[in-house]
Amino acid sequence: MKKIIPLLSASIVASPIFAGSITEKESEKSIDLKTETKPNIVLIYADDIGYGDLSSYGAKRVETPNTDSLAANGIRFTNAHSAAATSTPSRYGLITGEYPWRRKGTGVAAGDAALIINPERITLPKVLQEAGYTTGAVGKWHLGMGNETGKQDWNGHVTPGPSEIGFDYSYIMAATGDRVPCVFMENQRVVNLDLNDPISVSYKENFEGEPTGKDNPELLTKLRPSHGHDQSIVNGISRIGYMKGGKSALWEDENIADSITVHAVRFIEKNSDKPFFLYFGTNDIHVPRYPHERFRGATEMGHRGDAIVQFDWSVGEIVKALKKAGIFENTLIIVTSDNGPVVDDGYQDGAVEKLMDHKPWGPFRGGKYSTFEAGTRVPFIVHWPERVESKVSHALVSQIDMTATMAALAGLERLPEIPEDSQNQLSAWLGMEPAGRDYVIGSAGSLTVLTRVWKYIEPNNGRTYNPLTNTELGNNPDDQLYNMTTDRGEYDNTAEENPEIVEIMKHILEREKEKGIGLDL
Ligand code: NG6
Ligand code: CA
Repeated sequence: MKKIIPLLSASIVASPIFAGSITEKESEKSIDLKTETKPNIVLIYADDIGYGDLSSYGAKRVETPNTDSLAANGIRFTNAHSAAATSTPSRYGLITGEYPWRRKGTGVAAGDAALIINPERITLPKVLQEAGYTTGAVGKWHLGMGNETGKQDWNGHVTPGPSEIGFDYSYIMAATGDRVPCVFMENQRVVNLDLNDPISVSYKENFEGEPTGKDNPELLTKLRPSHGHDQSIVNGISRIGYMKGGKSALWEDENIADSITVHAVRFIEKNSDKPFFLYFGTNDIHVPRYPHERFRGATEMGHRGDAIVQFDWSVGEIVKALKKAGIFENTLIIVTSDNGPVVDDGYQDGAVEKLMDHKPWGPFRGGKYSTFEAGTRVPFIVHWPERVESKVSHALVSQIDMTATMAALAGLERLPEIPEDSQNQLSAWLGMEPAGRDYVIGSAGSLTVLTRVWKYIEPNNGRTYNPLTNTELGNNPDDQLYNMTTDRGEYDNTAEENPEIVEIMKHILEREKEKGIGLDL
């Protein structure tokens, strides 16, 4: 606010655009945390779980009791945002504290992409290491590995990776469930690899004699693609990209949740006597959705619904482990998602046919890939029995603030290297301050400015609809301005009636762009 006010006329500051606004000083107000109470931090980062996918957020066709219990006993946020509407840029923003649109190369990463975070820069895990935390990353990574795209030797130590950007321990899937290589990596080495059967990966061409989903559909015993995903076949499911070898190391999709959850639990058990930070990126509910047998049929919605139940099971296992170690009370758990929901994301898994009246996007328009609200408005739950009282918060919060906010939580003075994009919003995140941010910039093709009342989407000539994923993308060659406090939300473009607000929003965006856009990594 401090920096905006001189640029705006008094009448506009008084207008509802910044309704309920607070001063920067207040929002950055430090919270007195004694070192001995330094909490453990567990971030449960779901993949593609939408605002309406959890029963605590209104879902009726699926029960998520473990997550709901965290929501009921902690803070359930209703206006929380990922940095982007897909995985890689959201994760980049979360871990660096810098808006992904400021950097080239932060779009959805291939499975053989080089590490997209410069090891020189400050990151969320490095901040926490500095504060004395042991840090671990378990589950989906999708931030690239190695120095050069396509040049990794998957049979050796792949570096740089999680350890170079601040994780003491890692047990990860290099990219996503639908991208090769389909193996787990522990501390940057493929787990269970037989060096007599080395792994080769290519995103350019197939390896001679290897079957693909396109040419050998008869080998697709578990899932068939609906669009894309017709290259190498692993575990009866075809993927994006080509791989060869590594048979003993290949994952089975039905066991991914078990495998990563077990490693997350082990990390908790091993580190329970000192402060730790666990980044737990679930594979659920990204495609290919192929939950373990014991979850199949848990809902009437097929694999997508059952994957939500499997996700909730993982949450429950983490909670159990924390309780068993006697550290549940002093652990801050955050549950959120990397982007909004998608129903058909490229496999024929029955999600479309069995959706019924379930609304993964909640009351919002759009979904994954969209600049409309459901692209980035995600569940966000903060649970910390020692410090946080049960409530619902309507504060505007963003994952971009994770780095600065966790630095404050860990008792560090604001480090100058933390990007300005990342604000210390600790008071809002702990439910002590009701407003949160003044605005947040979103990115999914077009940039957006969201305040607590208005949402502005900058003009964009991109297509308006993706028929394959059935997503309204939110692109429009005209200015779009929506009043998010009305029921009509993103269905009523009010830009023409509110030229002065459009001007302010454009001004905010210009000012943000001046700080850097499209820079090299
Ligand atoms: C898309 C994939 C989609 C998903 C997405 C990334 C196709 C046709 N679609 O390109 O399936 O993998 O990328 O999702 O290949 S994310 O949640 O990791 O960003
Ligand atoms: Ca995702």
